[in-house]
Amino acid sequence: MLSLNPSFVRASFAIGSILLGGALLVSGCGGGGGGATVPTSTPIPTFTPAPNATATPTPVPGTAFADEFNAGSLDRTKWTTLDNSNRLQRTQFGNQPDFGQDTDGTRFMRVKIDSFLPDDTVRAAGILQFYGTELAANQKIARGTGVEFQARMRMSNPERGGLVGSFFLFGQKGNFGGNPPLSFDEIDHEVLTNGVNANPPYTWTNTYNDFRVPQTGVPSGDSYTDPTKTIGLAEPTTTGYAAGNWNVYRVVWRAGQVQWFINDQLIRTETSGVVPDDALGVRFNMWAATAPPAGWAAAFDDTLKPANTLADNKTYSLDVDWVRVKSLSATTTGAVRTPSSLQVIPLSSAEITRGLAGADYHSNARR
Ligand SMILES: [Ca+2]
Ligand SMILES: [Ca+2]
Repeated sequence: MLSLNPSFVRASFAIGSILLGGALLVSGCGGGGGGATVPTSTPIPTFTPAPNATATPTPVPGTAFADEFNAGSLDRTKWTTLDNSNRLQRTQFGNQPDFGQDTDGTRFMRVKIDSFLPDDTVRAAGILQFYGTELAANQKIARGTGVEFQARMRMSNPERGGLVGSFFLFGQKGNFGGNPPLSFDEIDHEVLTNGVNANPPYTWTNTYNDFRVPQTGVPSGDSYTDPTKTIGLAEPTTTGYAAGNWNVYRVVWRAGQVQWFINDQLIRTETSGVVPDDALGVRFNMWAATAPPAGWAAAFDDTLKPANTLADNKTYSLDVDWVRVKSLSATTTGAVRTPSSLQVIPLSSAEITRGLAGADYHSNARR
């Protein structure tokens, strides 16, 4: 999801998507929500704040990273949240997750976007309009012979167009404006509420390898139009999929291949040069896109309006029941390597911002 100016990426890949994915993106590009019939979601049960947990989950063999989100608060030894110096299109980050419990006992993390942006000065400027959340795991994992990432998630308001809830994997090399220059490796599962309400419905998958963001000035056009660096596709949703229900989103990452699954149904296999080869860490976020042409047409909905007062605030969320990351053996799907073979790499502080902060970026993004 996460290029600095995704409109260039998306626009470029719209053509490829149509070729590769039939007419899917044609409906997805409308960006206006749409009135297609979609599976009915089970209403989210009464939300109650989660009490502090006492039990510690038993680690599964081969687990490289996991969080059951049962503790009632964010484990800061595992996660860092982006602060309000970070932004993506019309979303300012800095919001913090809540924790809840369903009536059936399911405890989860609630990754929020608020329609009221609390900073008076920023809100008055009108460019940033929503207050979103992004959190990053404090460690990355080298691919080795393979890694499986999965998360169980639901959207609180799938009927509300214009929202993007993402479970993605991200790693960064270099520095903004430096040598070597900043580049990303990334794999995304993105739930666009525009997409799940389109006909036919879709979710978005994306993958990047050594994606170079523009180092100076306006987008320089290198990676944004380079299909050897990234390919984003609107993928048809799986049988029985409803974004407001709990669904398991999975990525299987091996040398030269990425596969995306929803509820154990394979939705995409990518074997081109866009498959990452650098270490990746887990991230979640919730954000809203800017209008095209500066923003991302597929994700934007003009009827999603910011609130002018706190009293009018609306909160939308991506709920996450758990995330589990497992190391895979070279040959057998589902088998695990010994823990001693895991390569775990701490996240640098510069990497946390994902290139979404900094004076140069801010000035560019205000175009
Ligand atoms: Ca790479
Ligand atoms: Ca849980």
